[in-house]
Amino acid sequence: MSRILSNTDKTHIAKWVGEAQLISIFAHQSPDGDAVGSSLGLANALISMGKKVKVILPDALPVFYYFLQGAHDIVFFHENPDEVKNIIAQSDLRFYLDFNRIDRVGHELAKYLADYTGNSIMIDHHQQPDDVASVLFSDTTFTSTSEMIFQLLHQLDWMEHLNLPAMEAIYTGVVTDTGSFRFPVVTAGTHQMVAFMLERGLNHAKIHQEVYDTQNFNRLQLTGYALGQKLVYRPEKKLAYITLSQAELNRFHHQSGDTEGLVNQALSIGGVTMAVFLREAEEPGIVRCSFRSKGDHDVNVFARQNWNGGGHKNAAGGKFHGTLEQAIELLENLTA
Ligand SMILES: [Mn+2]
Repeated sequence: MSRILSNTDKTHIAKWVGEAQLISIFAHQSPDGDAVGSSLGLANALISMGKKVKVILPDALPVFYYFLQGAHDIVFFHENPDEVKNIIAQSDLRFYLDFNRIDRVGHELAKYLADYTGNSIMIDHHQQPDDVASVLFSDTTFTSTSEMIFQLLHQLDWMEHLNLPAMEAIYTGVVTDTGSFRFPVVTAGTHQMVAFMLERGLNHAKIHQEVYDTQNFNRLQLTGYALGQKLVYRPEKKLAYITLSQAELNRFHHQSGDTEGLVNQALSIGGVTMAVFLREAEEPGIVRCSFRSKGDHDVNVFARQNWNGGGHKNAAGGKFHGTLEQAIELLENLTA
């Protein structure tokens, strides 16, 4: 784990990027602001270098990220698996961003990636990354993978390619992964990076407005329902959780990203040290799980040991195989 790329890694990256005819960039399933921000931040910089780039995401992007340049050119595996297979076959360099295990892109897509023998670069700030890439740039002390993309450009002397679209994408990833700069992982270096981008013309207020002030009516109604009817508070366990079934999500015409941030609302109750959000997936028999915690309460370990997931100490995700009711039962038992 290091915040600085070794000279060997830098030489490799510069050579591979220089020679590549087609570079593909992958991020994780249910892409969040950092997945899309790091992908488009890197993509826009590489395009500025004259490179041909394809960003591939496993599934849909929340609508409020479509203001970012390049978002409309993203190829989604769940919509165009054949096109993705072609891109994988043609690309001679890959970036894996904001995930630490290949199966975080989903099992189907992971199979295609596993067969690949060319060069790959993994950039990620989650704990315990798998050894699957030719170069691994991994450090959990970074706020976000987006901040690591800024570092990559800086350390490789590519700052002239940090154009406005790249800065907007990177800033989006940093803002969303830090709860707007309030998590403990934020450092003076994070703010220095932002200061640098502001001096170069970044409009931070525009980004906050795009990401946080463009909610649709259904999403607001869903949030109201989730907090008003579905928030369970267990003060004796210092636990709060929210569960939503597919039927409930459909009632509010749920779109990707609509439930983002709900788990943080549950965590905001004074005294609560762990908040959980359980959402029935579209695929039957799967429940998607989000965990957030305060202080020393480690949800990375909790998610790894019990929920087929992982992440960071204070923010993790997982995937439960079974019904929503069984997931709730497991949660109650594990915290008993
Ligand atoms: Mn991230």
